[in-house]
Amino acid sequence: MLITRHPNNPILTKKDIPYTVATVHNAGVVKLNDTYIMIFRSHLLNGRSILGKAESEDGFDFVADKKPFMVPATEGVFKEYEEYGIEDPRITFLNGEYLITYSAYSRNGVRIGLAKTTDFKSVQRISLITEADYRNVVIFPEMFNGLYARLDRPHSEISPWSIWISYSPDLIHWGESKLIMKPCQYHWDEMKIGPGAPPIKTPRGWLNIYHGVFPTMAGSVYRLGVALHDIQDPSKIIAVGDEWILQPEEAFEITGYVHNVVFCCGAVPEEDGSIKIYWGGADSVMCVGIANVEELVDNCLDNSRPAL
Ligand code: BMA
Repeated sequence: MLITRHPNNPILTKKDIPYTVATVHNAGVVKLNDTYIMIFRSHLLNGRSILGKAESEDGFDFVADKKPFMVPATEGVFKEYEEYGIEDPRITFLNGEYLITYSAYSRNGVRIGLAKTTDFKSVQRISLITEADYRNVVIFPEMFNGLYARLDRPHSEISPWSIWISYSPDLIHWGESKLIMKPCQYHWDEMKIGPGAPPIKTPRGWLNIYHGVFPTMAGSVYRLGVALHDIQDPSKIIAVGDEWILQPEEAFEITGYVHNVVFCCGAVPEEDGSIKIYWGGADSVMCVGIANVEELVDNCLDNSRPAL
């Protein structure tokens, strides 16, 4: 078992939220000084999503703010593209700021918004950084040759949904896009893959905790896996763990708003070599587990499947 589930899972549910929501899931989590900040997604009772915030001293016991953190924009270009809700936040700390990417849904499709904050008290929208049909954008916490880098997952009918990399000089204009990792046929991640938590720096490479989807007669199953990217050139994938590291097993991961889902948007590495991995269970509740970073890296290298 690479991930040990916390005994208090689910650690945050709709009952813990002071305003009315149907779900609490798919949260980005970071540490600000010594406090864990969780930005989570909640469905409202109209089926559209907003983002809430919760804080914790230990990374397990979270208290939610009285009010939502971000709701769909009411003015400007963001209003047009967030009409149907905002979802699945990921947070990266870079150059003194917390960058938050999120899916923006509207009648025009789904694209990715970028916002930033330094204190999680106020938040500023920066730009919409993709066109329609992108999800799962994670920004690396370092720059490469003066460029920001991100992993993302465009929609595709021809090639299966795969992980791409893109670069930017200013976080607004992105390019040099390249496909770097594909689903593996008749495998747990054969239908779709997508980046999960923003990549974690380790001595042997960038650890990418990603999700993979397998179609069954009873619907899709979402699981988590790991891949390792080269430290200097993150477009090079060194290894992809052949086996999943987490699958829906608890009752609240198997049954919920969407059955059979574990979906990760954030993980917090600790100084002792452990890592707290956060995931949404069945699109309904928030869960956490502990793993060891080096063991996850070993898992990639010891039994690797091809990236492409
Ligand atoms: C994906 C996203 C996630 C969700 C998952 C399972 O496509 O919409 O937000 O957790 O499906 O429903």
